[in-house]
Amino acid sequence: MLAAKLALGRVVRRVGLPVEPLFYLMKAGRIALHPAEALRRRRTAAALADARWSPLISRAKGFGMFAPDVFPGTATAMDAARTVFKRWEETKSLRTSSKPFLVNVLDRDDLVAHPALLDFALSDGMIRAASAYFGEVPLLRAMAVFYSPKNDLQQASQKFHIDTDDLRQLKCFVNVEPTDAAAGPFSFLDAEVSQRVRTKLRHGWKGGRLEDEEVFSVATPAELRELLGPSGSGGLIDTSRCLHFGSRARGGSRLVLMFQFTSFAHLKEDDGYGPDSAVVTNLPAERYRGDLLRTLVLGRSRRQ
Ligand SMILES: O=C(O)CCC(=O)C(=O)O
Repeated sequence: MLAAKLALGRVVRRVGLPVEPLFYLMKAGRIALHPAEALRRRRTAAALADARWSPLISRAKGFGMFAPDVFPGTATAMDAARTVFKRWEETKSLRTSSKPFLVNVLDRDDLVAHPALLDFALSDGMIRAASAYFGEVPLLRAMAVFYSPKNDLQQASQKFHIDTDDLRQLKCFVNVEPTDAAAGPFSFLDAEVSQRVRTKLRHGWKGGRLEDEEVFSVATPAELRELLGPSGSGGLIDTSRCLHFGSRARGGSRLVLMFQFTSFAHLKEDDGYGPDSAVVTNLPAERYRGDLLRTLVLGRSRRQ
């Protein structure tokens, strides 16, 4: 199946056709294979819609930011992330990263030992906000606590790019420690500005990374948004639609909690971080047994 998809992708590219319609077709195929689940996820999202959480993420602009007091349980989750980082620092776990500027310090056992982290990602407001953005109850696919040490690098995800593991997705980044411009904040252009830049630069799907000079030949520096702020502040960003980069930590380190939502009919089995990324994808679901909504978000209703 995968080989057939790759071969088809190669043919489409060779004859010079855009690959995006092919992805829409693949997505439609996945939905057609699971019509009952698609309907259930859409209906549940409609029932969850409310005036408080639904507007949090702009569908047009592809992002929403939040202050530390918006989601209940934020402070406890930040304490848990700090504890995870301290343990990692003490033991310097053997896990490695191909990105020395962005290291995941979280593992599955940490999520079991510190349920506040998963509880936060699966909190009522978070699920309602994400469901409103997708128009369906999404899947929680991956979690990480990313440590970005002070560095002078500018490579890979430190350059402007979009994530190509799906056509839409949401990544939530929460500053565990206060984050200023020198700590390499997560930085992005909203979806409308990104579209303007990409159209002008003819940056297609899988168009690769862009240099700052190219991007700012179209966008203005004032259009760049940064997730700056105290512990617990953060944002939910559609990284498939918003050009972004992070970890340009020139003046100090950064610690963020990250989790990723995608549609259940997502395009790729991996989480978009690559094979050696070590973000946690096998999320512990036992705690939520009997909780139908959270079980749905964890994807257990279909996979098990
Ligand atoms: O904050 C960062 O280092 C950027 C991460 C990133 O590009 C991503 O998660 O897609």
